[in-house]
Amino acid sequence: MSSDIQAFRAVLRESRNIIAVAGAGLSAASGIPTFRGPGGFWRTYNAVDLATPEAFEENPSRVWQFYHYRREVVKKAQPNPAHLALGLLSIPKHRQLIAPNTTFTLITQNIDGLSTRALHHIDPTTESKVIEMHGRLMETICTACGERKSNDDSPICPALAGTEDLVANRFEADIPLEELPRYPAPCKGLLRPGVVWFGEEILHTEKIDSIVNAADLILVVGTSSTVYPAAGYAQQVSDNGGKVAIFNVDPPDEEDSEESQDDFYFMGPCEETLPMALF
Ligand code: BJW
Repeated sequence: MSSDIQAFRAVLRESRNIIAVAGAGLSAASGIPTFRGPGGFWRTYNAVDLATPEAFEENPSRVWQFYHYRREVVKKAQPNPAHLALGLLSIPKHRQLIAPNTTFTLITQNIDGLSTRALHHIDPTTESKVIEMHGRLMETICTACGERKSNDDSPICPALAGTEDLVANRFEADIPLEELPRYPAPCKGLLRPGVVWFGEEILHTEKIDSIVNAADLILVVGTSSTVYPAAGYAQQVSDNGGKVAIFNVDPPDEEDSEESQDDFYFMGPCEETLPMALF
């Protein structure tokens, strides 16, 4: 695997359909903890274990406190240079400076909305969009009627107020079901976060399939590539004859570095490596 920036830029220029698949590492520099590795815990729970339909069914109060905490973190967070670099690549007039005659689509597993905010920060009038395959933290789904809605209330309901302060509230609150977020009357159903949990179908499946199949270059940014289907996109692009460029703070697996000699690996924080490699 190469980390030659000039060679990577030549591949960018020769590509036609570029995509990026992003994970939690993209938002790490914005102060948002990743799922696996340091920071992957909330109170004493493993974050991955709380992101399941089973955890919500068993203890909706705990799962809502976890998501309320994350909503409060995200509200204070700002897009970092890696979000902005991908934002510039998403907007045609900026992209054409480094990759003329290309398409670009960012597919993110992140639910924090920071990539969309970066786009609007760069150009409030842009029509470019990010595919948020695991949903959005600032959306809810009614468990009774299935309605998905934007909701960025802070707090999302009075009973959750202050529970995000893990120091002041050392002990987890046990919030009764009727005090958790509810859909307005007449439905009044219990709301759940508008995100995709394990075993649930990801959003925009068909659109993503066709974009991944047409791609001849994929940037894999800040993801452990452990969760499918996103974890399979790089292999899919490579099987179709495309190139792969990985941006991760961790070193590559030995297996990967031996196998893919045509590909790129930029080791380091993506908020530094991505702007450097792209612009
Ligand atoms: C940095 C950095 C810096 C840090 N710079 N880098 C095929 C094979 C086996 C299993 C399956 C399969 N297909 C499906 C499955 C089952 C399952 C799955 O994948 N299980 C695996 C554990 C094996 N997948 C699913 O269930 C998916 N659904 C599905 O496929 O449905 C099929 C279906 C079809 C039709 C009808 C019904 C069903 C759904 C997956 C949903 C995942 N949900 C979560 C929670 C979302 C909500 C929330 O955020 O709370 O998504 S789990 C969690 O993991 C979250 C993340 O998006 C996802 C991926 O994690 P990510 O982003 O990679 O984070 P980390 O922490 O793992 O990694 C961070 C990386 O960044 C690290 O590498 C660091 O080194 C790096 N880093 N700082 C650069 N500054």
